[in-house]
Amino acid sequence: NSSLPWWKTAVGYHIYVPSFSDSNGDGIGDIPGIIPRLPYLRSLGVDLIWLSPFYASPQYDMGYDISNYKSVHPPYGTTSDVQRLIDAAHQHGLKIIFDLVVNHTSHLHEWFLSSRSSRLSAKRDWYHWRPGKVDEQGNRRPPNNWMSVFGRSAWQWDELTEEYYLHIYLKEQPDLNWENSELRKAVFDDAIRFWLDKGVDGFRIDTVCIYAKDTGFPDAEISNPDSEFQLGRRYYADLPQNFEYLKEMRAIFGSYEGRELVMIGEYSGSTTTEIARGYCGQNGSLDCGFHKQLLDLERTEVSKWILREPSFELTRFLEVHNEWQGLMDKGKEAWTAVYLENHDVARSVSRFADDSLEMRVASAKLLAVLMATSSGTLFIYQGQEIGMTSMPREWSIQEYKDNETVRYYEAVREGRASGESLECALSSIRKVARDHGRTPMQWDTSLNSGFTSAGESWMRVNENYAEVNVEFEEGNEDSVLEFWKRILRIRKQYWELFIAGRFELFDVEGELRNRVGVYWKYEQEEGRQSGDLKRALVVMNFSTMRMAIEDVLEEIFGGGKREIAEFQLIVSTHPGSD
Ligand code: TEU
Ligand code: CA
Repeated sequence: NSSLPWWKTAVGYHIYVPSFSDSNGDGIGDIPGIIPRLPYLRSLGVDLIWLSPFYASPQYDMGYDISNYKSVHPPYGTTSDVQRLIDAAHQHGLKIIFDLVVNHTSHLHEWFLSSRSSRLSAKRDWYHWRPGKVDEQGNRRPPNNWMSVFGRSAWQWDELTEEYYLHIYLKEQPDLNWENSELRKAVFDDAIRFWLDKGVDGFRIDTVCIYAKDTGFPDAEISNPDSEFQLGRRYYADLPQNFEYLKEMRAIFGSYEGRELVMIGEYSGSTTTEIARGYCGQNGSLDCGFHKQLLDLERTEVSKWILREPSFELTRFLEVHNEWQGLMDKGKEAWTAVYLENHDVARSVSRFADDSLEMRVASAKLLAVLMATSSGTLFIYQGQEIGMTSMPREWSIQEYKDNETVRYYEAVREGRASGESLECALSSIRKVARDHGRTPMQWDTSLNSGFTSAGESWMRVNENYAEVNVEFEEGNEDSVLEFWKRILRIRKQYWELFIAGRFELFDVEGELRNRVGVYWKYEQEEGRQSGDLKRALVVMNFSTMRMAIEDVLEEIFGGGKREIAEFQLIVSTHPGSD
């Protein structure tokens, strides 16, 4: 009942298809497995679901390497299964968006097979091909020094036509040449219109900052030339031409009269709030954006795997979160997604708080409060609502399936990564590998936690499913799940405060400092209608958390008429001395 568009007040739920729910006992999550879970998602308070890529793919990058936009990876089901899911979601009052992965295709896509077949192929120019160079010793060298996000050169030599092709990600993910207007039309038809025509309500747009490259391919300034793993620095992001391509893409969405479609871009690591205004501000083409700065919090400029010490600093967390919250200020608006987890990062209770037996539940609740009372479009990643944790530290490297992880580990083991020792690499993998967010959803206490009836699943189920699972937590008022349900109701009830409102995240000085994580201070804006709520003072620490934070919030906001000094919610992620 807010005056805001649906995608601003919606609570989004990110489903990672292979790990959500297996309906046919092959150990792999699938589309038909999602449909029976829709009532659960409704009961949680979700309005929108986002599906990770389920399209035809050889699965080198878990479906972010697409070989056919218009068909479904067979283990996940068929296009008619997807149609059934779209219809079922709408019947349950849920919006549904898909992942749009169009910076690159799989190397097995028919477009690339044609493009690489001959320099004279009609589709040669649909990808970036270059002859490369010869150095003083007469050795062949790539066209420039760009590095892949996943390590090593971003150029792959192709014997057949004796040229290099560009791949910002895996060599199995050749970059599309967006300068080619035929290619753009093919992308708009196959990857966008095909699914909009089936009723999908929009897309989460993968790597939205990098479609345009400087096709002169100049060398970049490389921070650590001998490291195979350059991250953080993007040589090619946010070029002016990129915004032109997104205008064209927006026009496709705009051609669907009467459909309230949403475009939510995934920004790359280096995107700043200033640049984000270009994407989502009043002249931008996107509605909302996922920033990466909290996801990349532990990273150094050198590499994802060379971590800051300490890897988690609360003040930095606050600065980053607060800066992006500032984009929801009146007049400076560039609407932003607010989220702590996805399929590319470890679990938030493990990264930002304390996932030990005694601290996990309270930690998950603290982080839920932070999220539910922040501005922006809120996304919950599957399992976050029940307090799922990263993979146990004692699990062996064999349990890690992500090629980003596996190829890094192999590079270190074979001495091809600059300087890292194998134990240092393992320590980083156990903290920040993307696999931590990909263990199967934990539904109940049956074998494999109800994720699959198969003997084993594609990824090992976390043994803590005995007490971390939907069935156990449903109806248990002290559980993380029931807490999320309540805090989401509060968020919606006070949407003006929490969504359209503006919380200043700030740190405190003085004696609270050692116990304090996060404060909210709500300034009463002139003429704001939300009750007479001025500023609520709720000073609480960890011990209070163990009781019932939502009762405190309910008491404060339930009245709605209380003259309240200042709303300072302390979210301490370290056991405060009671
Ligand atoms: O990720 C974009 C991206 O560059 C980072 O999230 C990166 O994948 C990660 O931080 C590496 O450590 C998107 C998808 O979310 C990711 O799963 C894909 O691998 C990537 O694009 C390529 O499609
Ligand atoms: Ca299955």
